[in-house]
Formats: sequence, structure tokens, C-alpha cells
Amino acid sequence: MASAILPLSSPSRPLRNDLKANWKRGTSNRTFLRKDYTKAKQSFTRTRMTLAVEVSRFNDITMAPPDPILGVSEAFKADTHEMKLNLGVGAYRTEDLQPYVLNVVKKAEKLMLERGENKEYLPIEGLAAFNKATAELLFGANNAVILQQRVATAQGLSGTGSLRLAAALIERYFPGSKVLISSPTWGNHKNIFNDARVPWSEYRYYDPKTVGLDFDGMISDIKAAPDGSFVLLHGCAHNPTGIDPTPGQWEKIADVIQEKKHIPFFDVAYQGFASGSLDADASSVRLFAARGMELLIAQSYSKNLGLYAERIGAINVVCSSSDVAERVKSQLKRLARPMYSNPPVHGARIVANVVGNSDLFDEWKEEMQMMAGRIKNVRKKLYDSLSAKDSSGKDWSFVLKQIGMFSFTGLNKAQSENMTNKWHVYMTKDGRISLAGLSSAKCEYLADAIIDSYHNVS
Ligand code: PGU
Repeated sequence: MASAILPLSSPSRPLRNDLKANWKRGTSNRTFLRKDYTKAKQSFTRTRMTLAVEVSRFNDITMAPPDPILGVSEAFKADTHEMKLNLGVGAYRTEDLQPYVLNVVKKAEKLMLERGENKEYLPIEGLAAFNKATAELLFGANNAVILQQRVATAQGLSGTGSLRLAAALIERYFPGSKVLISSPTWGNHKNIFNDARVPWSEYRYYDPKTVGLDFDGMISDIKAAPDGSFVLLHGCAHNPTGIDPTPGQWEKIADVIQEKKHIPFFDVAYQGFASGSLDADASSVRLFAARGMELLIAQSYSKNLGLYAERIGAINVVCSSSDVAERVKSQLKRLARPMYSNPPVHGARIVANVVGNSDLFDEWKEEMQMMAGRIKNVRKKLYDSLSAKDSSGKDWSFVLKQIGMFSFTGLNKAQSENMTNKWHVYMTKDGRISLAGLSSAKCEYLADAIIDSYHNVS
């Protein structure tokens, strides 16, 4: 490694002379004493000690690539074109393409302020009222798993942090066990398991020929995995494809997972956002729970309550008995403590207040339907524009069939790059666009960009 001693080995000559002259004269603007000179000299010596090391101990660290999703927003900000669109990150925007804070969130925060709640540490497992509310929202308050106290719930740092905590649990208590993830999936899943040192492999999910689910491929890959693997499933609104199994297909997936003694691991980041109904969007998880299976479920309130930056979510582990659940919870706490000690309180209180107050809860459902409805409207308008403008006869109906925040356009990397470079439409390179970042006014512009990229770039 290169090293260098900077030339500052002592006070520079002109400065040194100046210091001495001032000391001899004894008079200057301020009186300069011998002790001042000594002090200055010592300080330069200290500087020398500090600087006389290698250029940097971190010199071998290379530049990390920009994040494939969050990095898109950084590039978007730097663009000044008036038609620019940020369809990269899955974050809800209003029709004016502005971030949206839900009214129920503002009301809950007002209540919290009036109560003058303190800022004491939460317990390691998080806010009790939140943990109760979040598990009930997921399973339904009267679900057997809740009544029998078979769920270990710990508040997590949103969906990502909750997944990471579950990955740490797998690494510690199921060493060598594999997690099966869909191909494709949300990009950060791979990072999470890599960093937790949990081996993973992919199961087939998306079929580009049908622009639909490769159900047979999915089933045979789950069957082929070693018994007792974890199978990561998107609870609803699969990211990035927007393609979910039908209720009948979910039953078959559960059959195979049971046969193989696998452990289902749900990522629920869009409850209420796919259909507009909290219950309907939890039906996949409830179907597995009703079979008496043990399972893991990570939850996020980033999208459905718009609490992106509050980092609020949870990890739930459904166990075969309350006794096991208690032990699992104690270990989740043990894993969390050295990572972040205990979770933040603000988002947890918002969720607990919204879910725990029947008026706010009803209002939340209305706002969620409004958000889901706006996305469905632009989805329809985009489909209409694509169909009207494209004379090639291509069938764009997949846009309508996909659900949730995203549309998986089928555009390849070069075509996606054309969307950005030529049309100022920012999106991930896998061809995914977030419809939550699209307004009705810009649907036609987006359709022009997609048609051009699809037909004129290979
Ligand atoms: N799981 C899935 C399937 C997700 O899509 C996301 C967010 C998360 C978990 C984690 O979200 P939290 O905010 O940690 O709760 N995916 C978005 C947001 C941007 C990102 O990549 O974090 C997306 O655009 O895919």
C-alpha cells in the first residue's frame, strides 16, 4: 500500500519566523508569549504524527455500484427535463406526483402529541400494542394461531429489517438450510440472505412466453429442493412481476411445501395495497396458517400506511405451540440486541393508534382503497394508450392483469436504458415500472416511450 509523509513536518518556515519574531518583540496585536509558541509547536507536531500515516487504511476499498432501485431516484433528481418520470422506487405519489402523508397518520400523530408520550427505550421486541395490532392485522384477531398464542412477534426495522432478523434466525438455528426465492424477486432479497450467510437458490416463477406464472416450473423446483428448505413467498402483489398465484394454486403450493417439510417464509410488503382489502391480501398467509403449518412472515408498513422512512414492520413466527413461540421470541430478541438494541417508537405508535381506533382504522381502509384505486386507474389508462398508439398488433393486456404497485413491462436492459436516456423515464433495468409514480396526465407520454423502446431497440 502506498504511504506518504506530508511535507508538514513542522511549522512552515515563514510561519515559524513569524512566531519567533512575535515572541521576541513581545508585542503584537495580542501579546505572544513563549508558552504560546510551545503550544503551537506541539500542535504542529501532533498534526505531523497524524498525517505521517499511509494515505488511507481504506485505500483498497472499491466504489460500490449504485443500488439498482434506490440509486434510480438519485439519477432522477439530477435530471432537469420537464417530462421526467421516476418509476423506479415503489413509493406512492399523488396525481401531482408528490409524496403523500395519509390523513390517518397525521391524526394519529396529533393524538400522540397531545398525550405527550415519552422517548424512553422500547423493549427489545418492540411496542407491545404494535406487536398485538400487527399480528391481528395479518391473521385476523380470532385466528387460532393468535388465540392459542402460537405467534412470536417482534417489531422490526420495516420489511427489510424484519427479513434480515428472520435470516439471522435461520442462519443460527438452521445452519446450512437453503432459502428458495422466486426468479425474479425484489432485488434486496439476495443481498439480505448473502449478508446473513444463508444459502439460497431460485425457483422458476415468471414465464416470459405467457407473461404469466410458470406454475409447473415453480412446483417442480420446490419439489426438487432439499427437504426442510425455507420457501420465500410474496404474500400478495409479487414484486417485480405483479403476478400472484390463484387461490387454487396457493393450495397446491401449500401441498408441496407440506409434503417436503419445507418452511414457508412470507414477505408481506403490500397488505391492502394489492386489492385495496387488508383481509383479501392476507388470504395466502391465512391459508397456510389454517393448515396448522409453522411459518415465518415479515411485514412492512412502508406502503400501506406510507411510513417509508419510519422503518416500521414486524417479523412473526407461527409455531406449533405457545411454548415454542415464547422460546423463538426470546431468541429473536437475542439476535436483535447486538444489531440495533431496540426498535424506533414513532412508527410503532402510529400503527398501534390507527389499528386500535375504529374510526381511524375505517378511515385508513378508505385511504388505502383510494391509493390502490389511483394505481388501478393509471394502469388502465396506460393500457388504453398502449393499445391505441401501437399499430403492431402486440397484446398489451398483461399490463391490466398484473396487480399491485408495479408493471413488469418485459423491456430488456437496453430497452429500459432507452426509456431513461431518450425519454427521461427512470426505472429499474429489469423492465419494472412503478405505476405509483405515474399520473394520468403522463400515461400517453409513457406509452410513447414504451412503444419506441420496445419496437426500435433490441
Ligand atoms: N419486500 C418487498 C417485496 C418489497 O418490495 C420491499 C420494498 C420490501 C420488502 C421492503 O420495504 P421496507 O421499506 O423495508 O419495508 N420495495 C420497494 C422499495 C424500495 C426498496 O427497494 O427498498 C421497491 O421499490 O421495490
